[in-house]
Amino acid sequence: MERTLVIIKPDGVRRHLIGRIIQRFEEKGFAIAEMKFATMTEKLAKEHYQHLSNRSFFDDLIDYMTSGPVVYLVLTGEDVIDLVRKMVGATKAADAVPGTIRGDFALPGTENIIHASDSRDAANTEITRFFPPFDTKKVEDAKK
Ligand code: IDP
Repeated sequence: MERTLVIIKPDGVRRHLIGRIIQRFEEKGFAIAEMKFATMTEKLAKEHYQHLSNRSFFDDLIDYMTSGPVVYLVLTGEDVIDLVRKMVGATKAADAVPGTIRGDFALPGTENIIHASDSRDAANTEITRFFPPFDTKKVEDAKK
């Protein structure tokens, strides 16, 4: 079954949209495989957005993403990567059509409520980044 990573960004949490966003994915029929509430570290934010590191808004983007807790979700289902991207809507508020999450909730600017993986490779990388496999060796080493 295909998997994707969704992040309800700090503005989505601050605006009390967690429930409504998760409800859309549940109503669509996707399953929640993992879920976590935590503040993103600067290190992980920089890694996640490394493809934008030369852009003028990069520092603002890192400040925004680390400004408060986020909700990480792993969703599963058929075609979940493409379908969730469609439900999320375009990056820029002006292009995000009503009916999409960004189209319904986001105004212009860096803050746009939600992230979703845009390809199978990105989904695998992002799921491992934010839900690292439990390292039993580290636990064993710590006991020594
Ligand atoms: P995506 O989030 O739709 O996949 P990306 O191009 O990967 O789009 O951009 C990552 C995030 O960086 C966006 O969701 C948004 O928060 C921010 N961002 C992207 N482009 C701009 C811009 O032109 N100005 C300000 N912020 C931007």
